Amino acid sequence: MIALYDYELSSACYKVRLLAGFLGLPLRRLAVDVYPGRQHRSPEFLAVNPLGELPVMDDQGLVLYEAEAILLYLAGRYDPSDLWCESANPGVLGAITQWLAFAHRLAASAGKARLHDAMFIPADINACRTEAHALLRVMDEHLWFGEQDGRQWLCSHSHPTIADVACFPDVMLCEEGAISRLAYPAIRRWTDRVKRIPKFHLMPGIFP
Ligand SMILES: N[C@@H](CCC(=O)N[C@@H](CS)C(=O)NCC(=O)O)C(=O)O
Repeated sequence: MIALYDYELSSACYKVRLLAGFLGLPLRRLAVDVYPGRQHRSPEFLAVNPLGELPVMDDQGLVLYEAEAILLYLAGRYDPSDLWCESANPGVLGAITQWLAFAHRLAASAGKARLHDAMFIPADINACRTEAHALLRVMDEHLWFGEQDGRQWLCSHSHPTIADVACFPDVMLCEEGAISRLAYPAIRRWTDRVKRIPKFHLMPGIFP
């Protein structure tokens, strides 16, 4: 079974749990106490990921860290339909990669603001919130124009991809970092669509 070094409250770990759920993949979850335990800085964990970050996946000896890399691997390896990462369609694959990078920026702004407020992680909180709003505006426009064109998802008209999975958690949790989604109606409609994907499940802080 695929092992996931996991922290329940981590938005990055939730990305992996969410996709594994959509794909029907069972996970052996190895809990790491990030806060307050700081187990991710222990010598044992640094031997698994020298960056000292979660999530880390171990699939029969293939070890990967960085949530977006794990999403790409799981979709490429375990989704026979190829719909989640469209590896055979360079145009969509390029767009997915672009939005995976966007998800990384969301984590570094909205996600960081949440960690600052909830777990006392030092951050330039005003810069995080300003950057998060700039990103949410870009995303809202992209989704709004997509809706006019019949596109329901970030990268595809008809079905979600790993880009939607990668962006969803930090968008949903941003209010824990005092970043309101009120001004982004297309994002709110998109989050409702994500929640209706079959086998969707929640994490603490995300509500039905
Ligand atoms: N770039 C990593 C970052 C993930 C991340 O921020 N993980 C958090 C989980 S709470 C973490 O490990 N934080 C501990 C730290 O940075 O000290 C990814 O996207 O997977």
